[in-house]
Amino acid sequence: MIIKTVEFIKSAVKPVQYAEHDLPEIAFAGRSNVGKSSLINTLIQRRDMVKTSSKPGCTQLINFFSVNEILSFVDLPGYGYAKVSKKIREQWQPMINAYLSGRSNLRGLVLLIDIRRDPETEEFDMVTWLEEHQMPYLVILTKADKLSKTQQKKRQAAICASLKCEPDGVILFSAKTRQGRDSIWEEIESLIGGITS
Ligand SMILES: Nc1nc2c(ncn2[C@@H]2O[C@H](COP(=O)(O)OP(=O)(O)OP(=O)(O)O)[C@@H](O)[C@H]2O)c(=O)[nH]1
Ligand SMILES: [Mg+2]
Repeated sequence: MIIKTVEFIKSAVKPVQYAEHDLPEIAFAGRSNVGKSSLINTLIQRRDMVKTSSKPGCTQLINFFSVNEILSFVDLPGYGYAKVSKKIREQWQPMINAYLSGRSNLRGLVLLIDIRRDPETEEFDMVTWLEEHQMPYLVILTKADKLSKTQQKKRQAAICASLKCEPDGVILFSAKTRQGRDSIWEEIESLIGGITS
């Protein structure tokens, strides 16, 4: 995808606040600090369109962006970070659930997992929910630059086995080297029905 325009549309907590458009949407979900906002910045080739931080819990609202005026990216708050206050954590899960289950123009979900971590309950629950709801999804292993190519392949095979997906069913990605960026765009283009301009 050649990026021509990217616009931040708005932040939302509840459905009445969601962006009012019928653009096909792709949402990004995963643990706090896994690299969701960094992946979006890499895909749209903007260094800091989306705020990122080394401190988990950076993205606290549902943020809508439009890309080339033909699709929308949705950056979700991360789950599973214990140090965020209990009150905030209790607000996030219903916020994410409401978005995933109620958004009619959602075309697919990008689930991010740190390449160095094994999938846990949150990831298994997410995959089960996606399959039950027949929601197309991609699994991306982030921060691949932290490992050698050999270790990357080993972790890819182990995570695929754990999620019971095809050996190459997950994409290796690094926001630092941009490894995997083009493959992720190809998958997103196919999720939104091949519209590229
Ligand atoms: N080495 C390396 N660091 C990364 C990569 N992606 C993200 N990071 C770093 O990881 C930290 C978290 O990145 P974010 O993109 O803010 O993560 P997030 O998933 O949006 O986090 P929350 O908004 O808190 O849920 C930042 O310090 C990033 O610079 C990567 O591919 N490689
Ligand atoms: Mg974020």
